[in-house]
Amino acid sequence: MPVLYNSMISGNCYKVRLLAAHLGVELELREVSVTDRSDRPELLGALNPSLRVPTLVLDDGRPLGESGAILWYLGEGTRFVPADRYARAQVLQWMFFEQYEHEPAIAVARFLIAYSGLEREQYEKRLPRLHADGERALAAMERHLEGRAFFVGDEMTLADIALYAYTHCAEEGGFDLAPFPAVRSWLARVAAEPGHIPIP
Ligand SMILES: N[C@@H](CCC(=O)N[C@@H](CS)C(=O)NCC(=O)O)C(=O)O
Repeated sequence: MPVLYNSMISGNCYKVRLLAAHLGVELELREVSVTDRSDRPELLGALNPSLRVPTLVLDDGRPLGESGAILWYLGEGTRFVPADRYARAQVLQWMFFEQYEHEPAIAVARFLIAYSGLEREQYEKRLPRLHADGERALAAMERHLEGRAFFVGDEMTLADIALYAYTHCAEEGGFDLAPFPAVRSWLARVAAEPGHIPIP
């Protein structure tokens, strides 16, 4: 069974657990702290040069880092990756968007506020920029989702899984989703898909 170096509070790890649940792929979870990083070199040094989770280790021992790469590895050949070349590129468009425009703002604000254990005055100065960047990403999602059920085509793809992970818990990062009704409807649609699991 593949091993997932995992954190239950990490949205990046949740993406992998969510896809695995939809696909019926069993994973052995090894929990890694995202606040105490002192054991990262011993745990992950030989597996992932960035020393981050998620890191997946395949049955044959080959390791794979980066949530998007792991989603692609598990998802290729399944209903979560379209057959059409252009649609596949659109899935990647939204996965790259998630990593550059969305996660660095929304996930970081959420981590600082809800999980870092830091006093607010230690990170408060960073919040206006993170909130402005995150709101810009949410506005882009809102524009795209108006009149659409999912990010690419009519079915859920890896793009939805990648973007769902930190959007559904954005309020923990101080984001108000009220101005984004299409995003909220899409969140409900993703959560209603058979096989869905919470973060938890
Ligand atoms: N781009 C990476 C980001 C991974 C990442 O930031 N992982 C966090 C947990 S969500 C982590 O390991 N944080 C602790 C650290 O940076 O040492 C991905 O998508 O997998």
